[in-house]
Amino acid sequence: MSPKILTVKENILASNEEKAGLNRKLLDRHNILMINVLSSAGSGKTSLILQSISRLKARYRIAVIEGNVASCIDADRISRENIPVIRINTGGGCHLDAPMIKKALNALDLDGIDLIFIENVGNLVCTADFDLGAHKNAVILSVPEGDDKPYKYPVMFSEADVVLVNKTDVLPYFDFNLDGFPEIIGGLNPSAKVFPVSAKTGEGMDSWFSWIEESLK
Ligand SMILES: Nc1nc2c(ncn2[C@@H]2O[C@H](COP(=O)(O)OP(=O)(O)O)[C@@H](O)[C@H]2O)c(=O)[nH]1
Ligand SMILES: [Mg+2]
Repeated sequence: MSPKILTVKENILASNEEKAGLNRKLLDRHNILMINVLSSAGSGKTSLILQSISRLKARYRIAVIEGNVASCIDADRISRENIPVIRINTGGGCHLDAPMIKKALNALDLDGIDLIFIENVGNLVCTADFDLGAHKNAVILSVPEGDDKPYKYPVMFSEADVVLVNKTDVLPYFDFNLDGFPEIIGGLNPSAKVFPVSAKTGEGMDSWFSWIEESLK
């Protein structure tokens, strides 16, 4: 009904896109790979990032940008790994945007970093609209959430480079159809990789680590 609202949204997204492009150029100058980790709340973003740090930190210099609506719980968990962590509390905002990431990048010593993980705000809707300047989007869907979520949140899954099906250790208790899942993703986004993993037991995580190392090249 109101064309104004659409125009404002388009303007916001266009301005964000431009700043995201500048973030990516800045990272490229410093030879840094940045991965945006997205999912709804509780799917396992922090767990996956922690596992990735412990596997990769001996070989790569890693930093994390931690986005949350509130609290420092996740940032504190990551800080225990003795790597640089920048915390962004959105104060109610449901997503991160490119200017927030620029501020975080300004606070990091970019010459001393190879790989940055962004933990986005837990949300499968508006986080997908905001390019942050990351090179890759890793979307997590956990088994208890159900295998129909790509149909309900298609934008998120169509923007993904990788879809991680997390919590495979609890598959026996849910009717998540893991065998049929790659076909659902393939229908939306044929180039996305699908990795079934358990951040708890470590099952399947080697494919994810190899994909990160391949992307770092
Ligand atoms: N069973 C099981 N629980 C998991 C797994 N990964 C994460 N969790 C649990 O799920 C909850 C949310 O995980 P967290 O990493 O904080 O999710 P986030 O909100 O997306 O950052 C925590 O209680 C984790 O211990 C998994 O692979 N299997
Ligand atoms: Mg978290």
